[in-house]
Amino acid sequence: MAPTPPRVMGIVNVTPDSFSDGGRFADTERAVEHGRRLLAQGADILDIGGESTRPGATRPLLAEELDRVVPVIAALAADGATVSVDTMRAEVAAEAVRAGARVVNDVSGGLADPEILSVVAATGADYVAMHWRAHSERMQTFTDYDQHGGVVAGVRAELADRVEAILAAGVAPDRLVLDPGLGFSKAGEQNWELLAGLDAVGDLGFPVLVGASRKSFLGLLLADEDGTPRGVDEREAAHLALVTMLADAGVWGVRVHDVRATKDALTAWSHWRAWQGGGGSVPDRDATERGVEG
Ligand code: PMM
Repeated sequence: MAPTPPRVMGIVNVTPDSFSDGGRFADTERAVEHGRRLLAQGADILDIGGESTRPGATRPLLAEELDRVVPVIAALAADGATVSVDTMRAEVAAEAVRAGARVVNDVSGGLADPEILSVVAATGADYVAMHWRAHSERMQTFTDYDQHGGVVAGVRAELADRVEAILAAGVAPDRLVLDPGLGFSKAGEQNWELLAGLDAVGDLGFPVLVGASRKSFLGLLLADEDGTPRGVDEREAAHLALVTMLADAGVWGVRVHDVRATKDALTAWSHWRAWQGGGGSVPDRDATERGVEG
């Protein structure tokens, strides 16, 4: 029997294309098309987001965010996809669940808009709480973890605080997933330190989701001799190596851009592990196609 690989959460960012003058319809249509492609490639969850959280990014208005994500969620949920909404706003989470989302992925873990926790509790949605310290405009000025004795202990302690608040708001413990928040208030090597110490997050007793895809710590790792970081589109091989190590570490899920490559890497990982376990067999497709509840 092959071991269970992590769930693959495919990223669908519905953020404006500055080269496009086609208006919202074109963006919606393109995003839905992209989501369908990721679903066909085997994504277990589609994560729809309307706010860019890249370092330095400014926030969209509430109405803009709703406009971006709700029609895309409605279309993909109607297709039967397990849809997650990547938002920090209670109103967006509520509308997204109404449109068919079953997971609320909040990069702020309820810190940006504490009302989101009541929405999650009332709707019974699954909730991904990521480690976060500040909005993207300023987040890289909060990378000091000395008060906790380092990034691993700091992320663990701050996530533990969030767990307390999330459960106190009425979110069911079996609905909660934690995420260490790679790249969010973490500088270069702190991301590796956190990955190496991931057990400390797992020890909090909840499933763990990790998003490493295309992030700048991979660009820095692969930098040229002159220190120029490797471009965003040329980080996938390093990311896939990380994905297989995360599978070994037993993470619940990985949040990725390239679903097909990730599924291929995890298929090879499962097959290798199945042979090590005493009998090769075709990968356990049922296990890889489970929804978020499985
Ligand atoms: N990273 C980004 C956005 N949303 N959600 C979770 N749970 N974990 C992450 O690491 C995460 C996230 C930023 O990455 P992107 O701009 O490539 O989507």
